[in-house]
Amino acid sequence: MIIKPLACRRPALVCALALSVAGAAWAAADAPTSTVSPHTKGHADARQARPAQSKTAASVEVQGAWIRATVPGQSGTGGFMALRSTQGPLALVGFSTPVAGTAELHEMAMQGEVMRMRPVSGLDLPAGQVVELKPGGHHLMLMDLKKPLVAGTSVPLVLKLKTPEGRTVDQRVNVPVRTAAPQALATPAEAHDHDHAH
Ligand SMILES: [Cu+2]
Repeated sequence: MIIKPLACRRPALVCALALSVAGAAWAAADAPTSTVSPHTKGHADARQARPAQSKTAASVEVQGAWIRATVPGQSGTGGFMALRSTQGPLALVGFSTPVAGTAELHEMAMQGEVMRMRPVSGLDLPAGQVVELKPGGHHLMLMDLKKPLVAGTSVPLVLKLKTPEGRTVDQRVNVPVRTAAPQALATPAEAHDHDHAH
């Protein structure tokens, strides 16, 4: 498979770095599983999402959120999370963060033999369904970073959500910076669907 982010309107390097595990994630995405991924509700994710959830009016549940740490000289990176709209259908229509000059919603998809990425205007969040933003798929693109993003720190984001009536709702999420996906996201084989703590 050729990974070639031609459609990204930023230099290819930016997107390529953000998606450096795209190959692995894509292989998982090819598996004949449903689009709802219960494994995103693993223990580690629940722990990480808690600070974000406590601040919101429960418009969407955020699980397993992470932003990929940058290496020196890197000006852009990706953000990933699983979202579940709890009260009704919503759409994610964008996000903002003080650490990036430009923040876009991106998608990746195979076009023939080539994986391309491009900005999208929105992502539907059907009521009760888990929608994953992940390497190799939809992701948050943070560009023109104002400082390096170091693993172990966290980044405040505001997710822009839209109701079917066209009302916009902001949801704040504090997203940890990591060098790799949380374990529960990285190992779908151990997927299970529960929230309780052991
Ligand atoms: Cu991108």
